[in-house]
Amino acid sequence: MVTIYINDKPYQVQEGKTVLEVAWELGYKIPTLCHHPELEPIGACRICVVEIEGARTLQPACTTKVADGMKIRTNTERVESAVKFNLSLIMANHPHECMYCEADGRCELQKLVHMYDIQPIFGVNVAKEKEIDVSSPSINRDLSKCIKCQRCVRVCSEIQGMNIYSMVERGYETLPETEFGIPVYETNCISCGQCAYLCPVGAIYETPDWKKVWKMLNNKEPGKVYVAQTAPSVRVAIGEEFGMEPGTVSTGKMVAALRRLGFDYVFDTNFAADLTIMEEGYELIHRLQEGGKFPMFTSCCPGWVNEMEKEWPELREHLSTAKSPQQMMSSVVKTYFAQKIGVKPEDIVMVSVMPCTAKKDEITRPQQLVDGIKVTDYVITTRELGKLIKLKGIPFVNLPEEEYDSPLGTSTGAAALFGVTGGVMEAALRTAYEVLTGQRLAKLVFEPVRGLDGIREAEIDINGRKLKVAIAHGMANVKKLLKEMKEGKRYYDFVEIMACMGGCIGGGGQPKNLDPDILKKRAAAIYSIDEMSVLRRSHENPDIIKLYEEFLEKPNSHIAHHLLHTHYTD
Ligand code: HC0
Ligand code: SF4
Repeated sequence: MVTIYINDKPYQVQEGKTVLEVAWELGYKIPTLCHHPELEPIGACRICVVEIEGARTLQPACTTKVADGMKIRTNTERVESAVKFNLSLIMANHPHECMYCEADGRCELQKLVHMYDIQPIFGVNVAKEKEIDVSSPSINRDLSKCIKCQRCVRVCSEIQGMNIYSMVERGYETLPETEFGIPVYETNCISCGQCAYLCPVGAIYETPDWKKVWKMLNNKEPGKVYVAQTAPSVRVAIGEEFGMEPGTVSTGKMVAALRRLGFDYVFDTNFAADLTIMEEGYELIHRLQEGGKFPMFTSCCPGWVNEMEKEWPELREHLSTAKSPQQMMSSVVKTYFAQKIGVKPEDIVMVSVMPCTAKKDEITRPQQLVDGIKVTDYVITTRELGKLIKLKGIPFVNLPEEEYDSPLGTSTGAAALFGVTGGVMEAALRTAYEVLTGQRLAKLVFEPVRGLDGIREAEIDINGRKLKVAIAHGMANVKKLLKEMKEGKRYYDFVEIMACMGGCIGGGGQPKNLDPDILKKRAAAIYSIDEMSVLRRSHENPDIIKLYEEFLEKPNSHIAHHLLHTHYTD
């Protein structure tokens, strides 16, 4: 520990940390635009400057390490005028069109400009209009709004290991571009949307499908049935859009809000997560008993599926053929549920609320059609749902807790776990263990598969067979794991892959949040849902059992394969 002084107050802080890290921990609101807790600091924006006694110039807090006896000042006139000057320079090269911008209300630049009362310098604005890249179903890029913070470049290389962007040109012309400036969808981009998640402004954002959903709900057609489903990790993050504490579970309020937006039915993707466990779990059991490709990989993350098809085609046969819960839910809604309420599949409009931008891409895959029908019509992100709720003037925080509709609204604690890295594995192990051994697990929590380490592994004894499993999240970790498996340095039977750090709780469509502990808080909320659930094993979900009895026959049956499984391309 070292002693530092911030604005004359002494503090004992941990050596090796940066001034910004400790200041934020102590509650000093030092502003920044380029820094993000997930990334290595680069000191590019110069918005976080502080005075340090003995230093001739102001120092960026994000790259300056604390030292014993260091005297730091965050609130002097010199600091304030430097911040204002640096913000003015950014604003001189930034279009002033907040009212049309997708980031409006959550833009970090907009907030600072208001806070520091920045006025245009001499009325000068040299921002150049640029063509918006709308090539991807997942993200749009409007580089005229780029503030050169490089967060997109860094998250894509440091965390995702994808290296889709690099900074090109110099000075005011510098921009994060794809190789040869080609549209992003023509690169190896996997649509995870981490660049949009970390973008502090409106330069990269999810494809705004909220506009279509808004228009549709305000012009509902007679005879059509409007159905929504909500992914496991949306309920632990949506509250942040309304100023609620990170880690608040808002399931009931979210369901209530969707009804008030105009949906006729609100179903739970968690129900389909239980269904996925039945299909994927039985596929694993089948491969173990009858032989099949090992290691088996999970298939529910479309970012990972994209990566596999583009970079690891030799693993095609190793992925489970189970569709993601999103797609299983929509397939069941447009068949089983359509029959139950006596409507044609094409008269159902299915909207998914997902933490994920890659889910927007997933629904465009031709292999996902069922009898020629697109089962999910629109995907909106958690942020987009927040926007719709605000637009409709729904008082989210004060809403009552409402229940999902039946019969596709019941789910188990195992399904809730899907939203966090390791969760699919834990849910699958609960079912595989109990089905294969015929015994009930005394302890349901598999500690080794929990946590936020990038790569985790565990060994589980099932009837004397040692099942070796691994989990990886964040594509850079995934690539490392796959490379070492390819080199024969690691061997597993079953591997869970999630493209985003933390799994879907850290998905590209989640509320933007600079809290360094945000993933831990959202994960804790997910685990609390499991702990509070009466049912915690997917194979004990009574509505899943009924669905098989009434419609799907048994896991991996012919009809289950037709509706709930897919294939991959080279
Ligand atoms: Fe996920 Fe999912 S858990 S991918 O991460 O499997 O998006 O939350 O909805 O489909 O269930 C995302 C989250 C889902 C799916 C589920 C899976
Ligand atoms: Fe989407 Fe989740 Fe995969 Fe991220 S980890 S790409 S949010 S499915």
